[in-house]
Order: sequence, then structure tokens, then C-alpha cells
Amino acid sequence: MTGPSPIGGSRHLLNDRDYRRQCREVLDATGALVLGGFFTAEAVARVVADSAPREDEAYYTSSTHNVYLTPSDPDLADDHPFNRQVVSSKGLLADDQIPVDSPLRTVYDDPDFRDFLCAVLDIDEIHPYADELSSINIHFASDGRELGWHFDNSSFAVTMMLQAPEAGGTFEYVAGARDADVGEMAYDTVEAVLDGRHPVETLAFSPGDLVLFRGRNAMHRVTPTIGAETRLLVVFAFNDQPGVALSDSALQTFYGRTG
Ligand SMILES: O=C(O)CCC(=O)C(=O)O
Ligand SMILES: [Fe+2]
Repeated sequence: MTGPSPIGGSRHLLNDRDYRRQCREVLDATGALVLGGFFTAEAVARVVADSAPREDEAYYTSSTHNVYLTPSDPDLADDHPFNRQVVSSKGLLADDQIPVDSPLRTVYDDPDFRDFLCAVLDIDEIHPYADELSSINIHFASDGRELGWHFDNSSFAVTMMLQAPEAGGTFEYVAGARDADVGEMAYDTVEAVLDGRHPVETLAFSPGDLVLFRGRNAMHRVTPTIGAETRLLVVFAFNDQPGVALSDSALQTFYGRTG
């Protein structure tokens, strides 16, 4: 892209050691970090103008899933926390549907941005997905659509709100619900959250805000959008190893196609 950087006032802070340390401390302490006004209003407006009219090209999965995003275990009861099903009805545009000159790519490819993410996430390397679909996605949740309770497969998520709904579309989470690295499943917590018996936190963010989130250990969801304004959100997906691609079956599940 030519023209001004889509990264706003925090551009000069990306390389600042103290700023990186502060960001890392917040992420480590709370499992989430919101950088307000990261993307310029102009860049947000451009991406909304590019993507909002293409809502009907988005892919919608109509299936339910468990909180762990895995197939059910037939040896466990249907109402076991491992098998309890939730609904996700949002749609998405895959990486290959995003214009080559989108400001989203400028940010995704920016070396300073990637160095910043490595420092804050405490990883040595950061790489795009090796498949054609996964790296940058735009999520659409129109009136009544939602993302059900789940743990992410990846250890971290980087998102940015593009367009907030009038109501609903709230990001709710239970920070540190489990330690996935030691194999915790947190069945009691999962059951209590699904039954509405467990307190949950909400993360407030607005268009242009960048969100870093440790979604493999935090159970989270997005409540149904209410009203005519569709919730639009970008997911920037990375790996800490080169050459990682989703399997064909995972691509089929998330995108309805493999390429
Ligand atoms: O829409 C959001 O804010 C969160 C998205 C999310 O949790 C996911 O894509 O796994
Ligand atoms: Fe998630």
C-alpha cells in the first residue's frame, strides 16, 4: 500500500523497550491486552468500505461445536463438559478474499509490528500460515449471530475491531481457566460457565483497537449481535514456527474449502 501508515499514534512506541515491557506485563497478568487507537480511523474506514459490502461472500458454518473445538467423545455422556455443544454462527472472509493492497496486509507484514508481537508474547519467531486461507480473516456477525464459548487452538490471538454493533457482540472471558500446556481440561469450570454459574469478565474494545489475547487458556465467547449494524472484526493469525498450515479437514471445517 502507498500512503500513510495504517498504524496510528502507537507506531513510534512499537520499538520502545519500556512500552513493550509494560504491554507484556499486562498480557501476562490478565491474559489480554487492548491497545486503543492502534489502527488509524482512515485505515479502519478503508477496510470497512472494502469488506462490509462483501458480507454475502462470507462463509458461515452452521454446525455446533464443543468448547475444545474437537469432535465429541462417544464414550462420554452428551451432557459431559467435553461433549456439551455450543453454537457459532458468525461468517468470515478468508485471507485469499482480502485485497492485496489492503492496509491489513501492510500491518500484518510490518517487521516492527512482528518484532513487537514477539517481544510482548515472549516468542522467538513469528510466521504467517503456510496455507492460503488462515493468515488474515475478517469475521462478520450480523443481528443474532454469535461465537460460542471455546478455547482457541493457538496459544495467542491478535484481533482488531473494525465495526462495533449497536448492542451485544460483547467479548466475554474467564482468564486462565486452564493451563493447556499441562493438559488441563477444567471440566468443572467449563460446566459452571456453560450453566451461567461462573463469573465472567468482559473486554471492551472499539474500532481501531488492537487486542492480544491468550485464548488457549482463557475460555471466551462473543455474545449475539443485536441490531442492524454488523460486528466486523479482523483476526491476524500467526505461528511461532515457519511452514505451519491447517490440515485439509480443518480448512474444510473453518472455510468450507481447502484452497
Ligand atoms: O470476535 C472476537 O472478538 C474473538 C474471536 C475469537 O475468539 C476467535 O476467532 O477464536
Ligand atoms: Fe477464540
